Amino acid sequence: MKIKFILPSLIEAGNPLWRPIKYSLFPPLGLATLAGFLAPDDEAEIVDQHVQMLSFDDSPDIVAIEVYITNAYRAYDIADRYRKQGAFVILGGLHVTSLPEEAEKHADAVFLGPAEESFSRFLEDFRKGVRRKRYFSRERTLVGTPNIRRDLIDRSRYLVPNSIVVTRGCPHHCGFCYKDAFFKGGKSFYTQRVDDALAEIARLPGRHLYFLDDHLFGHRHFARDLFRGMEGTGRIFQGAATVDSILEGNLIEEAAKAGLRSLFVGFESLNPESLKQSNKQQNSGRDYERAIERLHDLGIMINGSFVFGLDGDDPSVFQRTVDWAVARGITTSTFHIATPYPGTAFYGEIKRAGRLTSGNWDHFDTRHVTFQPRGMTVQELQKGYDQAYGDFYSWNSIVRASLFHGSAKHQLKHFFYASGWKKFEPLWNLIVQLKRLNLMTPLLESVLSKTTKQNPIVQRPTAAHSGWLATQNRLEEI
Ligand code: B12
Repeated sequence: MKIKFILPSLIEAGNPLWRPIKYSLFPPLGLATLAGFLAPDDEAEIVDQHVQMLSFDDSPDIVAIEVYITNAYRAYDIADRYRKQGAFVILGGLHVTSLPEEAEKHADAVFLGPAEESFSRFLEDFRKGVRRKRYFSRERTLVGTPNIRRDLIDRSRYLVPNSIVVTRGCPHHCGFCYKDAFFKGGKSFYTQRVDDALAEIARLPGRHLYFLDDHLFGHRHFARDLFRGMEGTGRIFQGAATVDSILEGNLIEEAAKAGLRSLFVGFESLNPESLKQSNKQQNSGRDYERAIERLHDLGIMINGSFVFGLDGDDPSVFQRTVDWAVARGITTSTFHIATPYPGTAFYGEIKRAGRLTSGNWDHFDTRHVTFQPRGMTVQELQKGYDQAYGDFYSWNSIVRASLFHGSAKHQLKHFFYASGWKKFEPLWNLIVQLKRLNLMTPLLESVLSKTTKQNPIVQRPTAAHSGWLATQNRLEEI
């Protein structure tokens, strides 16, 4: 049996609007996970449109497409085309789970929720000739799942090929997050076995890892054992965690010893009213300053995530947030315009109040305003968001934020990361483009491989998730 897995991109590689640095970050781990369930004699291919051109010049038996909100229209077009060509098309992922009726029009079968168990059930059905329209994830566990098929991923196409997810979901229930909608009807937070996670880490080459887990510290015992298992292995890594988990006990020290060098922290809002509206209990009343100081003292860089446009926000929120982040020495910041994803509590609230202003999923990318904010106009929100990025990444702010927090080494790293992220984006983009087109001269290759220790590619994630410039290995040596 021949199966083609596709991750459609919002903008296709080759389009002038395609942002190399953003779209070449991480390989499609979800699809590679599913491919692990195939039989040894099945033929599988993963095409990630973020980094590859998609050709329709083939005739797979099954086409499996991952649908996020922002790639939904493109996913549906691809699905329609392959169905016309006679393939059995299945759609799954976050957006399909939120809006199965919409997705169903373009698919032979849709999958709701995480698919480790339902996909293997589907394969069994398919081989027996049984056809069902919907699969819902019944059992939620990562125990006993096959190895993720990293062999189907062309590592050279990615800036951060060593991305890894060792948990699913999160223990919290923030109103704007995709999580509760996606994991509805079952467990919404579970982990791999520590031994399995360590074995997967051991299979990854190089030194640097990027954990994409929503909350790496979410299960404290799991996280502690994972960090203890990683200690002494020489790995350095990035991950995400909440303010309360940084403050509690000594998990953060354990993580630092294991190699944690930068952390994505969802501060989201400085406004208690907005935190309350978002059910962000893990932040409410927490001492942000103490969490930040703790990270500085351990030499861990901070990527702060902030959401603008929640009901407690007025036009002063942008400047206040930027000033606060600069004064506290936040290394990089990721700003989002509050976005009501279908299926979330936030979406329900906005829809019921008649405040939704857009139904164009392309715009649900946290960079466009898609609803009527309460404390400001749509224009103020859009402009304030753009301004916040400009202000936070001005040279003045970068220098001020770098100084006086943590050791001299920490300050130096901060300066390089923050400036490297925004100030040199055109250069990184050029490098990715040259790499993609195989035009990178041997000279440039050799310069880059000197700046990164193990991996000849400069590794760097996105502003949308965490804005790190990972000339990290090099910086580690300073
Ligand atoms: C890595 C990542 C990216 C990477 C690349 C995506 C990739 N290569 O997979 C990059 C940097 C490109 C990216 C970009 C963006 N991202 Co992003 N990203 C993520 C992140 C952090 C991890 C994804 C992941 O690997 N998950 C782990 C794997 C194992 O799970 P999975 O992919 O969901 O797959 C499982 C199931 O969904 C299911 N499944 C998935 N597909 C299919 C298909 C079939 C046929 C079947 C049967 C099952 C199935 O099976 C898998 C195993 O259970 C998620 C957050 C998250 N935790 O999911 C955000 C997330 C998906 N991103 C999000 C957003 C908003 C964006 C951007 C719009 C950001 C921006 N402002 O530009 C862009 C647009 C990308 C696009 N294509 O449209 C949102 C999506 C919201 C939504 N409702 O769709 C998320 C949830 C972040 C968030 N907290 O809001 N992203």
